[in-house]
Amino acid sequence: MCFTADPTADIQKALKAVDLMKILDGQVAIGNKSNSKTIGEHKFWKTQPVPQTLSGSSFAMMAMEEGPIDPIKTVEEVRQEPLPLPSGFEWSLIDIKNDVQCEEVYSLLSENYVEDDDAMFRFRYSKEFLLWSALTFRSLTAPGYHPDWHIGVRVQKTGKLVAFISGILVDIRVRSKTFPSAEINFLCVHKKLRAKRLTPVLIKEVTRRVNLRGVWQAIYTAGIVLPTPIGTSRYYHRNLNPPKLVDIGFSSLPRSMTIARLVKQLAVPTAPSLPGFREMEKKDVPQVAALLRRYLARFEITQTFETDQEVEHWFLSGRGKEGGEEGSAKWRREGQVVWAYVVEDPTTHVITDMISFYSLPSSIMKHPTHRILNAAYLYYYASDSIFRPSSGGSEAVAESSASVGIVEERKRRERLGARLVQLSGDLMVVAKNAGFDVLNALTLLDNNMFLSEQKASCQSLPFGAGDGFLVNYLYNWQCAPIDGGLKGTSMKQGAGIGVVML
Ligand code: MYA
Repeated sequence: MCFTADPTADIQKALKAVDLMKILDGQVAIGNKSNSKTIGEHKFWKTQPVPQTLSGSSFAMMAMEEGPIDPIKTVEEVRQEPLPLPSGFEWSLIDIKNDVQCEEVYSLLSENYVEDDDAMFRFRYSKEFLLWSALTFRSLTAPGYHPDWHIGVRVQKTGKLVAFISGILVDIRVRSKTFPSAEINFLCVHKKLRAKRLTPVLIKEVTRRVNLRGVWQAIYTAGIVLPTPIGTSRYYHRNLNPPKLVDIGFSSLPRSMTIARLVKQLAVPTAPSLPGFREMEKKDVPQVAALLRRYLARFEITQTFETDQEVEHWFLSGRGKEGGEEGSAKWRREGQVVWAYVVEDPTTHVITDMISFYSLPSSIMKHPTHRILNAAYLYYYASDSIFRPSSGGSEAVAESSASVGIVEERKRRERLGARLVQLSGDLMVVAKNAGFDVLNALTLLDNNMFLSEQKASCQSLPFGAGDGFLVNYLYNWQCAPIDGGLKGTSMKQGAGIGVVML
């Protein structure tokens, strides 16, 4: 997870070191734990409806028909009984709203979930986060969530929870097609039960339960390469607490640099700078929802946020306990997992921009005093600066370069880039004031337009390229590769991936 000062050089190095087609083919992972299996060696994944190879030219991929891989089925054709488990284990549906069960999942994940390659940090999702991310407010039946998509495995004798996988319902658009999809997350097998092929059973069981609800596609991410990625993004990090990050080995102190100088270079202003920048409120939901949908329509894959209720859920329901907003509590409420801000035009009161992050701490495993790395992760954002005509530009409301012309499109992109530098700079201020040690972001959405540009706006160092990558996958959806922004920040171009997974 450590980062370096020159992101562009770093990416060039990473991309030179591996053949990009091999990454897309699922043969090589960069940055993360490498997975040297060829597709044929994936005993489980070679049997699943995922694209099995990208062999042949990428032009062939571009020309192919995108859609389901499996023949269309009906719910009646889905197996009715749960899959058999090895003896001594039993299935257990988890009600994440139940405090005891939520605590069990929290403990399993805290001790056994994703670690970095050097086993220095392990994700530590909070109970509030698990609850927030389990409810989707997009449902085929009643609003809420499908408790039967939160699946645990227990030891029969003791009842101990030893494995977990979960899904929530989201609507995903890939290019011109939108479909309901399960977003699969929190796959975890207790360390003592690893390499026993429990994972394929968990995945088949969640697939069965998702299918029983008439949903046939899924979206998921992993730090490893499996058959077959649709696109890969790289992690960037903005150090907000240099002494701690250096001390715990998250970042290194460049030679000929002192901590005092690093602190000065990475200093963040104490207050946001954009006029009208404020925390998002319930009254903003309709405007934010409309802006977000319009902004995300520009990407090749995204979550569609069909209803305002979903927008309210994802950006407001995780804001923690209300009240007590004095001092530092002004920036962080008890139990807060998501921070969402808007820019309200002081004259027209129109919401012109929104930006958000979520809190995902990691346990620090090998340090004598520091226990928790407080990390903020950039979430969704949107800005109307890409839609407003530049002076002299057409008044027509246009969404794409095809309809606005190349020069006008370039001007709008430049304006968007400049705006995103300011917006993300202000978000950095919020994250710092809320006590976060680091703000993390991937190279998806339009992030490449601002990740390396902070210096100009707030006189401090930009984000640095990390050594972690996140690989995106679709289940039962044939699809040409989508740009995850790996070409780097120097081109200042947005990516094709516009979905942010938790
Ligand atoms: S990503 C987070 C994953 N979790 C962690 O990394 C936590 C720490 N690690 C663990 O708990 C274990 O190491 C896990 C593997 C559970 C990851 N995604 O049981 P095994 C394949 C998919 O012996 P273990 C997230 O949550 C592996 O290639 N497959 O392995 C999204 C091999 O298959 P094959 C994976 O090490 C999850 C098989 O499992 C992953 O004991 C999305 C070996 O099984 C992985 N991250 O346990 C899941 N890791 O032989 C897919 C290993 O073929 C959802 N494997 O290579 C698909 C859509 C389902 C719904 C469809 C609805 C329509």
